[in-house]
Amino acid sequence: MLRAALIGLPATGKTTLFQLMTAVREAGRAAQGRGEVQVGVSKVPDPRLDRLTAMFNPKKHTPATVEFADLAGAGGGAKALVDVVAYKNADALVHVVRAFTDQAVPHVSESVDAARDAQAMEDELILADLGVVERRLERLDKDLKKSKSADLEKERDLLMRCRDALENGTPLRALNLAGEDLKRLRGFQLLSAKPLLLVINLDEADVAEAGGSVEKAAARTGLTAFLSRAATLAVPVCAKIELEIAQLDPADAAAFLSDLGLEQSGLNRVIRATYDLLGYMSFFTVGEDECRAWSIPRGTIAHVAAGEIHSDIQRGFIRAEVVAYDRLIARGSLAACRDHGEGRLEGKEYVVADGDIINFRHAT
Ligand SMILES: Nc1nc2c(ncn2[C@@H]2O[C@H](COP(=O)(O)OP(=O)(O)OP(=O)(O)O)[C@@H](O)[C@H]2O)c(=O)[nH]1
Ligand SMILES: [Mg+2]
Repeated sequence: MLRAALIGLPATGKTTLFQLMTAVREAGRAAQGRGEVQVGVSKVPDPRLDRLTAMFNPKKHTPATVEFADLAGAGGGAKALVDVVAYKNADALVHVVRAFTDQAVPHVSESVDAARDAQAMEDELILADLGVVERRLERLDKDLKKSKSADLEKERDLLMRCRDALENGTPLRALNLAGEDLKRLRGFQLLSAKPLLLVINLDEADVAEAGGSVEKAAARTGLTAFLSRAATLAVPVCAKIELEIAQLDPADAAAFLSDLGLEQSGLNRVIRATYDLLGYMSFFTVGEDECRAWSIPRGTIAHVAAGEIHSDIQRGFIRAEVVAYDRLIARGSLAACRDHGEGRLEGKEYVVADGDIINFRHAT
């Protein structure tokens, strides 16, 4: 399961968004105290699954999911933040930054400045990581004095690169580390290496004016420079409007959104962006019993994708019968796709494409 942690200063709208995204709303159970965590699961909106469901009319349909953890505001400093995020083992950080001006909601810094707060959080993440990296480097130096090890030397080189970046105020996610490097760092839970989604919580008027455009929302809140340099995604929302939308029936909600010039609710955009940010995509299984979206990282091969469904299917893997989503929609049925030679038989090493409809043939 993909896990994202909601972080930010106190009273930026984290819990409001969390409750709306996950429908976890137990009175008094919201994360409030320092270090308290509340966890919930969100369905990843995907219009393709809706169309497949309409086509196959299955008994049930199952979307991909993302788990969100709601953390209490990080006014307590970097240490509190590290403890909580490391505890949750989050794959991504979702920083809810306040850009709404409401006088009734006090701001810890007494003024609303989204760019300042975004940078302050970035600094906290960087500082926390620098501490971890320096401690590890000291230990490594000691160990390397005792005995030479090519592996430890590689680790030291990597950590020195990380330290240089951090000392220059560069978050580790901007280094675009991959493969072996990424594996080496995994155990350290370095916060600035985690993908970051900035949720800009705007005033109602500003969200209407931005109409879902990140560029406009960033310009309005002074975040343009921050977003261009920090290898970060952003989504503008207004948590207050989302609360109102959640109380409408679906038809009214759609009309309300289109009046604001928005195609999708802010909640759906946050969930979707978290999924995309992590480099995940979906393949589908279809049938009369169930239509289902399965989450895999981009670049996953069919053999591994099969294991996502069941280890037996992976073990007994024979072939993957694959139809591209667009072809299925164009032809209207799997049979029609096969008649036109658009049903492919792929082997274990086939790299699954986003939206593939797959039937795994396997020995039992
Ligand atoms: N005007 C306005 N108020 C909002 C908005 N989002 C949240 N609030 C209000 O801000 C207050 C704090 O919201 P929460 O969602 O509890 O904030 P939080 O980030 O979880 O706060 P902590 O858990 O203390 O860190 C509540 O009174 C919300 O109703 C918004 O978009 N506009
Ligand atoms: Mg909260």
